[in-house]
Amino acid sequence: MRSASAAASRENKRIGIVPTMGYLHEGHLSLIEIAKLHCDIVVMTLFVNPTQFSPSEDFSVYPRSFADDSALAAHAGVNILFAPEAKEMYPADFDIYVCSEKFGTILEGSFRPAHFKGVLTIVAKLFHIVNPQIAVFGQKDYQQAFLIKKMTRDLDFDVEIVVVPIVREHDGLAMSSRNVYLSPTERTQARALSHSLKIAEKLIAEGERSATKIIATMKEHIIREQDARIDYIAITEPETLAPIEQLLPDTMALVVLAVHIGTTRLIDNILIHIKH
Ligand code: PAJ
Repeated sequence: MRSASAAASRENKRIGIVPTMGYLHEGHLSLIEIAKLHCDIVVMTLFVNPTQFSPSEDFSVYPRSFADDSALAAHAGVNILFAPEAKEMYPADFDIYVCSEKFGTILEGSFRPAHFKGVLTIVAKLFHIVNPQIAVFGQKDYQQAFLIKKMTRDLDFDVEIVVVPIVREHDGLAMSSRNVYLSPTERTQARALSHSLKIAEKLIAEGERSATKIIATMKEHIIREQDARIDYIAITEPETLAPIEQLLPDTMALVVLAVHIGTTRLIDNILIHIKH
């Protein structure tokens, strides 16, 4: 990977990286489309990163389909698929990590304490190996993209981070490799996540400005589903992730949530412009 990247740099080619854990869906493919607009060589990385899963999470059962993924990636225009082995990325004496002191411990981080340490470490490693000029991430994992932008700024990585909108199924469910875990009845119940974000959007459009009231209405909507269990629903400033109490005119709000449907944990979010 290093020599391919060095060869591309010698030819003055711009390298774009699209990090993934595979089991590709249209959300991942949209990142490739955007990457192609920004660079000459698209490197997709495919690595189910063990350090971002806690022992109680789904690392061992995380869906994997290398043959389908490599065909999809090639068809979408990926030039290099980098799919290392865990033991290459994490030798036995691996000891140095990248972690966020503050922003990695709120929202997702308060429910998945070591998660972002694993994410930032693997992304830093992939950036060093691939040496890209740009890197493309999805808004689906808003806090992840936020932290990666912060990492590039705080640790002086010379990489431009591009964030791509969420790709959804026809009924609104955000595409995710984890959706495959849902049984048919859970799949129906999972619509409550994106529906509740739409409810927030509608309440705001109708003039509601109290975050507490918006969150309460969203909660009511979600807990109607018998297999739903909410980890958090929050309304925050998109630039700081600080909670907002009262929505102010001409600002942006991030409405973000994590909900278990049965044993599957799903996340979703929406950015809303507060008009007046
Ligand atoms: P993974 O969940 O495979 O997601 C890879 C990239 O695809 C992420 O940037 C994610 O935000 C984006 N993505 C996922 N679903 C999407 C959707 N419905 N619409 C748009 N983009 C979507 O996120 C990871 O892997 C890992 O944490 C990783 C960054 C690769 C580090 O291991």
